Amino acid sequence: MSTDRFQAHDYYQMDEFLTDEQKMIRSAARDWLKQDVSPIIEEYYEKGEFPKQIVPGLGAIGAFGPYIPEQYGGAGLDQISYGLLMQELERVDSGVRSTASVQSSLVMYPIWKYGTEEQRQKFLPKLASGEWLGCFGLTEPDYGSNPSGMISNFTDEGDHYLLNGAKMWISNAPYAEVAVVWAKDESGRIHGLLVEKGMEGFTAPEMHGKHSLRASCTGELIFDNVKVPKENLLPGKSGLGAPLSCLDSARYGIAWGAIGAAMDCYDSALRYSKERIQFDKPIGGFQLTQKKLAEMITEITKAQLLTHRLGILRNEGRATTAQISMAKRNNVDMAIKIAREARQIHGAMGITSEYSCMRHMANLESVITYEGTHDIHLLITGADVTGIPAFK
Ligand code: TGC
Ligand code: FAD
Repeated sequence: MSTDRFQAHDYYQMDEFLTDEQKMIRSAARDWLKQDVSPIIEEYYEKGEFPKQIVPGLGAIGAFGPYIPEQYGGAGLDQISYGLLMQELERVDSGVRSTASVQSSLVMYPIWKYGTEEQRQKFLPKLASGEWLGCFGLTEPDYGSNPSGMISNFTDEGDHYLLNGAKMWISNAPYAEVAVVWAKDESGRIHGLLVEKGMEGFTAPEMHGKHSLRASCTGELIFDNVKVPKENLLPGKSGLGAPLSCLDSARYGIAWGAIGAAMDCYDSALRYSKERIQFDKPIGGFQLTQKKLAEMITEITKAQLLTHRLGILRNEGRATTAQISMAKRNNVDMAIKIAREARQIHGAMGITSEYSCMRHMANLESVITYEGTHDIHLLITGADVTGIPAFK
């Protein structure tokens, strides 16, 4: 077990932009993570197992539905607090942030925004506390970047819907009490359905063999003539725009989270560079190491500024899908490059579980792919600035 020696770096005094409440939320999360999660994360990563025992703690620090109103069990926080929480979680492990992202933005958000009052009352408090986990099924074996082509479908059988199809690469699927599933009706229109554990014909097997995000559980969702009660349809929004609007919220959280992973890699590399002696001096004294460190802190600082501004726009309800997409793409790309450079600074030690940079690096290979791949996000910016979508 390695000791968590993390110290946050705030090169441009960004903390001056934060309220006392935001700093308190961040500090409570950091303390809990250092005490309860950092000491076990490497072991679970190596085992390829989700540390399910941390779920109530995630609920207690407000990581499940930070911006969902308190009347539904959420923390009723602003978007910057939500971002800071995601940053702290991913500083420890992208898989931990993933669990909170999915629960908050992909499960609680659509139930809150598009659900009935009965659905909100039934699901949100249990999801907020961590008593229940949820998952979000959009991706299918043959439809990843292009979810509009999905095959999963349901028919109206009078007193219920009959759901068929399959989803793949679904975070938390095997542990989820409820799955927000996107499927087409008889006319081909996409709707969200709340599929509950135990419904006949519904299974959620775990997927194995991942070299990335190993402390997060990923599974399939299989629907074989599942009878879904009519009251489990999300009535508030239909069409592809419904799941895509949830992705806005989750991608925003990832933009913050990736900074956390980068900060951890930089902090570890900086410390190591001062402690490791070669050729009779700390390796941090060599110009090539300083170039790496200087570029890292520059890129982290730029990402912090970009993301804080995005948080303000989110708080004002003005952030666009394209702005969020740019931050997700930029920050994950920044973090993965920093993780690779940090690993090099650690020399051979960098490939071991003694240090977190190789784990972050492998995790970020998932993060750069899910919630829209890096290239899909380039195309989102391209479409935004030219007005010409180049997806097809
Ligand atoms: P397009 O024609 O652009 O849009 C279809 C309809 O949706 C509307 N729309 C939105 N509405 C609300 N909010 C948004 N953000 C919206 N974006 C689009 C749009 O106006 C349109 O409405 P209408 O009325 O005209 O029909 O759709 P497209 O089929 O061309 O696709 C565009 C594209 C490629 C950008 C989109 O499909 C996309 O983003 N693909 C990437 C797929 C993706 O990100 N999947 C993520 C799966 S979930 C996941 O990965 C979770 S990982 C979780 C974790 O562990 O953290
Ligand atoms: P593809 O769409 O097959 O893309 C393959 C390559 O082709 C990529 O490089 C892509 O950029 C490129 N490409 C595709 N289309 C274009 C184009 N038009 N122009 C240029 N290049 C293109 N999904 C969920 O619904 N829920 C989840 O909880 C979830 N969790 C996940 C957890 C993990 C660990 C991972 C790895 C994935 C998860 N996903 C989830 C799925 C994720 O959203 C998809 O993997 C992602 O959207 C990409 O789809 P794909 O893997 O099918 O790749």
